[in-house]
Amino acid sequence: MKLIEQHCGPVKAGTAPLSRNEAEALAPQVSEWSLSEKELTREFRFKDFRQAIEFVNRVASVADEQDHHPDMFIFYNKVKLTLSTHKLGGLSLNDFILATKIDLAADQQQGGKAA
Ligand code: H2B
Repeated sequence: MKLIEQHCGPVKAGTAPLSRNEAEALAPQVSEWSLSEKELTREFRFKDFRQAIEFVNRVASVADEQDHHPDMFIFYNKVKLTLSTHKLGGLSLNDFILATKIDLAADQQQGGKAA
């Protein structure tokens, strides 16, 4: 089942984060994101500050709907997001699912043109 079709699920404390191999197997579905040992990172660039804030609010809605939240950094018209599962101190499937939904939100805002 594609990541975009899934919903973030509850994470039990003590669960092991994804292994490198597990993370790399999922990475092609979030190819715009940089994968490190503990997080996914992507930077989005917008026309101006207002568009960047609109995106931040879209992401906030998606995150609350999924009950899984990114760390967000705003630099005028750029928004940098990092995804990791705080409860595990590393990556879980939720991070990859959320990344696909954030990409969709960016595309919707940009009118179908990827950010
Ligand atoms: N977001 C992220 N990135 N990691 C978490 O462990 C996490 C979350 N836990 N959003 C969720 C909220 C948890 O605190 C609530 C109670 O479900």
